[in-house]
Amino acid sequence: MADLFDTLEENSVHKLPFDIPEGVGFSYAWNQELQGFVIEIPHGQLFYVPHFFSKKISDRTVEYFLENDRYALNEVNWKEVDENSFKEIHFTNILWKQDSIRLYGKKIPLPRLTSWYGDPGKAYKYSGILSEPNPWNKGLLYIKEQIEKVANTKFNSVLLNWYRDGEDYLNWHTDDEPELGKNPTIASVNFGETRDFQVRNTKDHNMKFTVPLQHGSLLIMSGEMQHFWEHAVPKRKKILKSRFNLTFRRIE
Ligand SMILES: O=C(O)CCC(=O)C(=O)O
Repeated sequence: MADLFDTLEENSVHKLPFDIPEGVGFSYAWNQELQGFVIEIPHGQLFYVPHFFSKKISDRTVEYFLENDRYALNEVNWKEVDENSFKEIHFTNILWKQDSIRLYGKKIPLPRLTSWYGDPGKAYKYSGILSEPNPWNKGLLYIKEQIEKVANTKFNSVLLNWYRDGEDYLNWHTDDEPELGKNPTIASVNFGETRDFQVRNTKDHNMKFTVPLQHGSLLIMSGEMQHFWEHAVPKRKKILKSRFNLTFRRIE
């Protein structure tokens, strides 16, 4: 029978592989059944599974995302493919896009590639861009179904981010768009290079921590988190290869 001391023992065996601030409202516990860490922070909760997908599935997923009619996967430096050549590539499984934002009348390409999939009609606005979803494919549905088993949520859309190398990044933001509902559950899965996912308190920027999101990992954000904490993926210049992040969401 499980009791308080079992939990303590589990925690000493399963130490969280990154630091979270110490103090009131911060704690974590290992969930043996789901093989992940439940992390409590003030006004938010995270669930982190370091090895959610096996290496075999994760390696195959990277290939699946990149399969195309032009370039052999290991021979191309994606950063050297200019915007016009990129448009000519037919990716077999994912419709990657180079989106841009307009700033003071100038067109600025986003520092990553993106793609949006979901149920029909679940249009979503990110970085000021309104995007109609592409219809689900088999690979994304497989990932979604695996995640739904632990997230207790039925997701109806996913945003894919492709960070071609460590120069690609994502600025500080919260996922608090009204169409996500009041306290959204957002499940993030990661394939390819490990990148730092930084989290900081919206009011006190010194209250922060970093989750290194590795190949095959899952991070679920829930509770009031999107109102009190923002997140970012900063540049990491030494990283030369791609990382893919998928955030599954539920558009109301
Ligand atoms: O790449 C990541 O880990 C974060 C993605 C994210 O925050 C977003 O797409 O809103």
